[in-house]
Amino acid sequence: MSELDELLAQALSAVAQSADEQALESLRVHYLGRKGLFTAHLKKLGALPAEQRPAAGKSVNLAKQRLHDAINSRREALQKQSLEARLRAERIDVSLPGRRRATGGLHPVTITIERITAIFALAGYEVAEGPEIEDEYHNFEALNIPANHPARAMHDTFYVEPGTVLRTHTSPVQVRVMEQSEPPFRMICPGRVYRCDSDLTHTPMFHQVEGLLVDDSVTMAAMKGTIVSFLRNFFEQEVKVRFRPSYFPFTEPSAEVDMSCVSCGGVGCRICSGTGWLEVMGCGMVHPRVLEMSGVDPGRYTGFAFGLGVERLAMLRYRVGDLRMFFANDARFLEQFQ
Ligand code: 2NL
Repeated sequence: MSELDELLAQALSAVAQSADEQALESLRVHYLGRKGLFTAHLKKLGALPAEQRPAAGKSVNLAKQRLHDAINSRREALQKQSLEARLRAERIDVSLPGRRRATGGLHPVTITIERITAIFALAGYEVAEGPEIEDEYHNFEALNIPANHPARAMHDTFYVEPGTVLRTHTSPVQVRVMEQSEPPFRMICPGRVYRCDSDLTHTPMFHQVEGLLVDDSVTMAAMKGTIVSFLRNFFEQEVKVRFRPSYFPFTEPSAEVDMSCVSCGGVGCRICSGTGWLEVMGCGMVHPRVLEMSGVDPGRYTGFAFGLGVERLAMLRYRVGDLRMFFANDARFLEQFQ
């Protein structure tokens, strides 16, 4: 019996000192398994006199039961310990802010086109779009720019194949609308245009917005009023505007539009080269030959048209000093327009 007590004491002490569930399981097999020490002990009972066997068997079973209980409670304690350690290690602070997902935004050129078309939409203009690859007829002939006319060279045209060009302005879109429908017309044509020209202030592709209004009795005064209102609305300032005589083959008379400098208010600064004025667009009364070629009766209808460079207007409105910023796709620049 003292041998049994000793075995139990040794087993209980080993259980109490077991470091993890695996070690504990090995102990269980070692002591209580089919080939374990207590089983071996039970087998020895056969050697005892018959009258001693029940009491001895009872003692062995009692010892096994105590060890069994000790193992179970040790297992629970170890499980609790390892769960707590895991919870401590894998703790998540749900009050931390989430990782921000970067949001996209519109390109400043797109924002500017939308701003321009929204202003003209208030005056009843509809947006019209057309192909970037054009035939020479719609890009030049129909706009009163005949072959060998210096204006063709002036446009620095990219030829796709003989007779086919990358449009040098969005005017051909307006020509196509005039060909396909009847006056009155009030349209605004934004889009990419291409010129074989590249330096600090010119890119081979840039964006243009052209406007066209054709109706009964359209006057130059109406054109001036429209352009002045547009510029004051676009820049949100009471800018001064002047119209300087100029020349375009597709308008007569033609004018360059100058606006008081948004940077110095007209005093003179680096932005306006000290003049106080900024060139912002070109305009004119649609040449009667242009109307006629597109099937509009110049005896009945008159119209005005204008054209502007989107990047230039965006640079002035957002005070961007370098045209190349619009094409570099630097997120640090683009993010500022969200
Ligand atoms: C400029 C000048 C201009 C037009 C564009 C136009 C279109 C048709 C008929 C007549 Cl269909 N004219 N467009 C007229 C005057 C000036 O643009 O400096 N653009 C950047």
